[in-house]
Amino acid sequence: MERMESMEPISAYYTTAYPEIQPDSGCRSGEATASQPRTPPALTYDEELVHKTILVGDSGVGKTSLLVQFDQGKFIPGSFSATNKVVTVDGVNVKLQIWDTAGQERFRSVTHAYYRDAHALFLLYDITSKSSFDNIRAWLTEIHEYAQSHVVIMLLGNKADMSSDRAIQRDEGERLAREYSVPFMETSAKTGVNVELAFTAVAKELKHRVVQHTNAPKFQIHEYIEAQKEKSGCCSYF
Ligand SMILES: Nc1nc2c(ncn2[C@@H]2O[C@H](COP(=O)(O)OP(=O)(O)O)[C@@H](O)[C@H]2O)c(=O)[nH]1
Ligand SMILES: [Mg+2]
Repeated sequence: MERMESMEPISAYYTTAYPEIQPDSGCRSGEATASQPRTPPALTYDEELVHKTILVGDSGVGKTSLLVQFDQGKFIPGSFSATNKVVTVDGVNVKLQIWDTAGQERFRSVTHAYYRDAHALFLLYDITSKSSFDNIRAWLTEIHEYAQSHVVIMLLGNKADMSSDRAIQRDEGERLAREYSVPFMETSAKTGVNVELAFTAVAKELKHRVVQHTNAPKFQIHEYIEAQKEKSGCCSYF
């Protein structure tokens, strides 16, 4: 708890507005009236739920850039702290409260309370930095120690646009992800490749974990990612 001060700059930038990714689809909170009932979602999902999502990984891997790219569709170097986003999946709005971890990029520096109430975690390494990849195991050990057991984890190999400086092959990332049974993809905060897909896939997984239908087939995040990657042809140049 003594490290809580280091989180304050993050909450200082916290916004309460929920910019929508797909404003024309799904239901919007607060719009329902007696004469204009909301279209019931296909599955019963409480759209007021807010899923705390955090970005972790070594300093310089691109956490802040990834968050800015997802939030604003732009690559802006600089600082950024937290944002709220609504991701529309399967006709329902899933609210993500996404936190950056500026200044907490060494092991044991992220407060345990911060992990504990996270619903989703993006763990990033930089494909041009072997040390950031080697540190992923230590990050995963820490996450498994302090995060909730059902936290959604996604491993991201960022800076995929820097193929000439690549130090970690894609199959190395895939192998590590398989070993820890976490979904994986390569992203570029610079070009935007796979950034939206990463957040959408996690939002879908979060939604499916809340709405458990006994007869419905379980959502398979790995299969979803693979199908979407193929569709967009996004990764052929990796
Ligand atoms: N080429 C390239 N550079 C990136 C990418 N993501 C981040 N960077 C650069 O890497 C450096 C560190 O990024 P930053 O977002 O501050 O990393 P953080 O410390 O993890 O938050 C900055 O110079 C960014 O411009 C990316 O996907 N591609
Ligand atoms: Mg940062």
